[in-house]
Amino acid sequence: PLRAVIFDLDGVIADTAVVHRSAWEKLAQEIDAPFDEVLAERMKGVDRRGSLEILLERAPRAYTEAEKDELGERKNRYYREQIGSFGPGNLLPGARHAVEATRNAGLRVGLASASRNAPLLLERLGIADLFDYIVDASTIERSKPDPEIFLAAAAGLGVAPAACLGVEDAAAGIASIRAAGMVAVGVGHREALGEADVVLPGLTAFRIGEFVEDQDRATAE
Ligand code: G16
Ligand code: MG
Repeated sequence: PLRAVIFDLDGVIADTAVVHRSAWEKLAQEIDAPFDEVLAERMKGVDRRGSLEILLERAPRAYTEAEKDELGERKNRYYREQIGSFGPGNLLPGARHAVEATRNAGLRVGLASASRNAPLLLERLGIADLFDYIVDASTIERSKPDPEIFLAAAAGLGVAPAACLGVEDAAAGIASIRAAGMVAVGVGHREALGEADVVLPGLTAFRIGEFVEDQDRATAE
């Protein structure tokens, strides 16, 4: 049976995917690197350094490690300037309800965000206390699409991966969930989330009861 739901943060619970994107776009303009939809979609859910490497693939020149550190810090400054004014109004529609409904159904709730800004963001959104376990992104060695972060969340919750469901807005995140052996629920557009078991337009369409029943049926078969 289903025992836990592990949520991604940016683009699933918090309306920050657009903020990460615009911070990267600003940096791209400053270093004359091309930036488009395909690139933006590939960067989603990938950690800061990994995202930077994707951006630099088509940059006009090569960068040293020290320069890359500075570029990553600069992007983070742009990002933090934007989220400085965030509050509960920046939760995505249905997010708080989906998390609370999961708790009320007796399931454990985890958070698997690659973002080092996740603790700050959870405080600002006023939902930090709704999670039973929050992965510390700084302890993760391999970025999504590697399964490490979702497996760490399951371990922290004390639940077997096969009894977990993961929720993601990025292709890299869906791949991470599937590689961890969990049911993958995508939030957004099917085109960007091809590997997901289920795609919802947003968390307002999240019905925990349906997922519990589906899992019960799959286990009985
Ligand atoms: C998020 C975003 C990514 C971002 C990454 C690292 O992951 O989706 O765009 O690059 O975190 O964030 P930071 O630079 O704040 O450490 P997630 O897993 O919450 O979607
Ligand atoms: Mg995300």
